[in-house]
Amino acid sequence: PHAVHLSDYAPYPFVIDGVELTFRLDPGRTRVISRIAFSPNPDGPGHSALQLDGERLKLIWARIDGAPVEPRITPEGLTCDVPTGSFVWEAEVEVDPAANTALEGLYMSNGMYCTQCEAQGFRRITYYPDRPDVMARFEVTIESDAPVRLSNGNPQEPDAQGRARWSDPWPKPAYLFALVAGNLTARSASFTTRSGREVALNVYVRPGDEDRCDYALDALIRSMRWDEEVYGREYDLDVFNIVAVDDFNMGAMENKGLNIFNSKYVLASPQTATDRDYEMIEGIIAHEYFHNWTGNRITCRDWFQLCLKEGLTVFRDQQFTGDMRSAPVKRIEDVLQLRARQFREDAGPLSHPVRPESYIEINNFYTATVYEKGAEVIGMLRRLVGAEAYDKALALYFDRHDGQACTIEDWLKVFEDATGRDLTQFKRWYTQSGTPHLRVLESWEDGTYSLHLQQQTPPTPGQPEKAPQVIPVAVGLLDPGGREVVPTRLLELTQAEQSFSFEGLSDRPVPSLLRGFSAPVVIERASTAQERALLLAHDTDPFNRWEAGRALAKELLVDMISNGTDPGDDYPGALGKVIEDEGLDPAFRALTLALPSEDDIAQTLKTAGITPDPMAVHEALNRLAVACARHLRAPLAALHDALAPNGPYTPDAEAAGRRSLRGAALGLLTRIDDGSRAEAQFAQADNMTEELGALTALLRAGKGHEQLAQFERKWSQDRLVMDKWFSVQVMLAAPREACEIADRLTAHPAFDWKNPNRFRAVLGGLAANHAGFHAPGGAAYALAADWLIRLDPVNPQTTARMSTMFETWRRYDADRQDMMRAALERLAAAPGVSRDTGEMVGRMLG
Ligand code: DPP
Ligand code: ZN
Repeated sequence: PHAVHLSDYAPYPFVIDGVELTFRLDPGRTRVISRIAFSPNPDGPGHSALQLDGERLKLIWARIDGAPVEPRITPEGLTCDVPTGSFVWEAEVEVDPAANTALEGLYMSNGMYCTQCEAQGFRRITYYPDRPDVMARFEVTIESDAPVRLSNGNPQEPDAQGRARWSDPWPKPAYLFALVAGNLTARSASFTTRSGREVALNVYVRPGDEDRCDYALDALIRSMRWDEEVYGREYDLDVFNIVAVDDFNMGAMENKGLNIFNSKYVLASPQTATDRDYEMIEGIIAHEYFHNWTGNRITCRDWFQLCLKEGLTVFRDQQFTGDMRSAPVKRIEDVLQLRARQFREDAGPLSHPVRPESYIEINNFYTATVYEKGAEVIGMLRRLVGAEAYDKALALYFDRHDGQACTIEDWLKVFEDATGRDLTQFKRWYTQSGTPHLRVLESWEDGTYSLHLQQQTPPTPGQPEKAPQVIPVAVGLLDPGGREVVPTRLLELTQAEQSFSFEGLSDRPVPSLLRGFSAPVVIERASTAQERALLLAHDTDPFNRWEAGRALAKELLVDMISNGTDPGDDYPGALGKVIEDEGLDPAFRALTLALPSEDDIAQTLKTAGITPDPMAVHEALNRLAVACARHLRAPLAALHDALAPNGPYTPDAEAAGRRSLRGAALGLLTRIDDGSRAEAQFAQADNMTEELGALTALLRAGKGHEQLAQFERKWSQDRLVMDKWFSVQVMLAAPREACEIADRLTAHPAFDWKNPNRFRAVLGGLAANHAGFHAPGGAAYALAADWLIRLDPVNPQTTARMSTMFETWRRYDADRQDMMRAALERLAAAPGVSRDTGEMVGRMLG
């Protein structure tokens, strides 16, 4: 397999004046007839042969301007000589949706036809220039008995033979094509845009699921309104359709006018979905909707520019959730995710720039770095230029580039033109990989406090040397009594080392650094527990208040692990003040009460030069949790009682926040009581948040086996809830039992391993159980590798994605490294290993 390089970009020789597609749907033999009008591209290289992408297609016939042709066919596509000037290409191909287990292109899920074309699935549907800079208008005809037949754009009257017809007036790249046909039922609503367009909204699901669509529909309406109000973006078709599919590799897909979703991000009822599920549904519905402008109307020139649409759209959905719920709570959750996924990626062999420069399989670059770090880069840009200038730049972006396929250079130029700022150095955030470390030294003299900042980014694959980046550091200062004496000020660090002074202070201040997590960096600063406690109690910046508590916990855990110290009373005491502060948002208190993850502690130890022992990390976290529970028993019990449900379930942020604090209290209490409190909650729960919360509290404490069996009996017919059942028991198993439980579950009759959600529930659950995955003996590594080897020929994309469970292999001791390397080598040597998995394993082995 060969690598594709950003530097090799060349425009396509042709433009497309129109595409007509006719589908004759049949499970084993679907016929696709295409008619594509080509003209020479005035910006292209001049006359050349026609090259079209195509994979796993059976060509039945092809014609140019009506005359039969015989193109040269390879496994990747075809080449055909064409006349100079304009011409029409027509072809008929046959595909086999029923045999398509990779879930790319046209495939079947529970008897329903659906498609996934991003990034390069369209080439499995017909011969076409499958690249995002070729944009065209599509007309689609669907022949099928299915009661519901959908494609992009606006519905047309059926044709004389009763075939469904769709017309999309907006030129789009092939990756945004979609088709759905099947026995589906819809929940509908309508939305009037601010210029008066009536839009029909439909959420299509399998019959029986229609009572679980209301929240998705409501989130869609709120997203449409928000994008009008905040970004001035209106919807541009007469219909907006969403379809829920059970078999889906990703979360969802923003196809023009026809979004296709993994059903777990659409379907929700209080009985079956947790608060977390509701929040994810809201965020993903918004994300895909927002792509209509950031991704669809303005798309990417090539796949190296993926962050152009993803970073910006993630940033937009984060803003939306912050507006709908609590902005500080959302920020904390996003930073938790960023550290858990992106910092982890950046610290290992898969580290790559937000805009990568080469790939073998583009599906492997739908990563935390492109998405989450990509969003952080936008957030930094907004902070640096200010909210008003950001709005001005975005207006210019939409105005200047509507209908185009763009690059990061285009994006930055818009900001330069709108603000007059030179962004040459800022661009390094897109080209340089790795997480910068920020060392902080301080001095204090004659009422002047100085911060000396040094930046340094560790080497990453292919990038041994790093240049200084533009790092926005938001800083406030507190006096020793906890009063804010300098409100937030934005320091712009542009050099390797730089100093900043604050004059006229009467006492040496305590700095609150990197407020709101103003840049995705790691801070290195010698700090005292007293300072942390002061910030936890008094900082005006909610993010840093939380961060101070987190830092306290991490330092304590590192000390407990390396020096065998006791947890002591200081940390639980500081937590107590926060959880009892009725003036604080319950969701914020819940986040403060949560301990860092084992994976996070392992990474923290590694950064400090200590090889993490997963069993010791697990044991220390348990000890700290028990110490907190003992110290806070009375207030936790009071919280759990006081926050008991006082009415029917509602999914709003306020009610969810109360439940999350109640759940955090229960989790700690169940570690030290006989389990009766959690058992009672489990028995009484009328919603999934409380039911699953009680079950997980019990499992984490090594209890709850009877409840687990009850849960299975109650929910055996519900596929999404059963995914939870499969995952929690593996994820929360005791370290030495996790592998055996996972192994046993793979033999369960409901373990449908070809369904990505179910596969992830068990094998992803095992990888998420840090101590269980790394338990002595390496049995979990072997089990995971066995299953990845089995899945790879069936579904390369999901296999490659899940192989990242091994990305941290160099973190651990020699024994574990040997076993993990052996698992990776076994994967690499599997006969016919896919391009997807081959690339990932190759990069991980380095
Ligand atoms: N473009 C999709 C999304 O991120 C992923 N295929 O929404
Ligand atoms: Zn996206």
